[in-house]
Amino acid sequence: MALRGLADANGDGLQEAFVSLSRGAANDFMGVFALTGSELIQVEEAGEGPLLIDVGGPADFGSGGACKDVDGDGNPELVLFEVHSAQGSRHAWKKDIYEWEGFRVLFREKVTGSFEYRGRKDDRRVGGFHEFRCGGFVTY
Ligand SMILES: [Ca+2]
Ligand SMILES: [Ca+2]
Repeated sequence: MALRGLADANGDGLQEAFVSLSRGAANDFMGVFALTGSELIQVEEAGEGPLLIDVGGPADFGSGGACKDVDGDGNPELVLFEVHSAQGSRHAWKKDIYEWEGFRVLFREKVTGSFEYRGRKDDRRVGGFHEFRCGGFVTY
């Protein structure tokens, strides 16, 4: 296990720890841990068990995410991206948007789309699909 970054992902004023739980050839699977009092709590996805954030991938597709207030209501959401090649140079992407409820995330909606891929700079179209950004930290 290695600490990848600290950030207040759920907006409660305390930082959560993003920890690499398993590292593949090109991907990093992170768990999220919150410290409350002296208790360390692993963030879960409601109904699914511990939340695992997949970050990275080969050059032309991959996964990532961000902590972001998607709907502008002042509360942060967790957004997880995934991009894969669809047909020819066409890439398909999806964003899963989760709401926070204490130390759990609840799936809210999936947004999908596609774009013509012309190289890694196109990462920006979906918010950087090889990276995870939260508060002040970015991990690849
Ligand atoms: Ca927090
Ligand atoms: Ca929000």
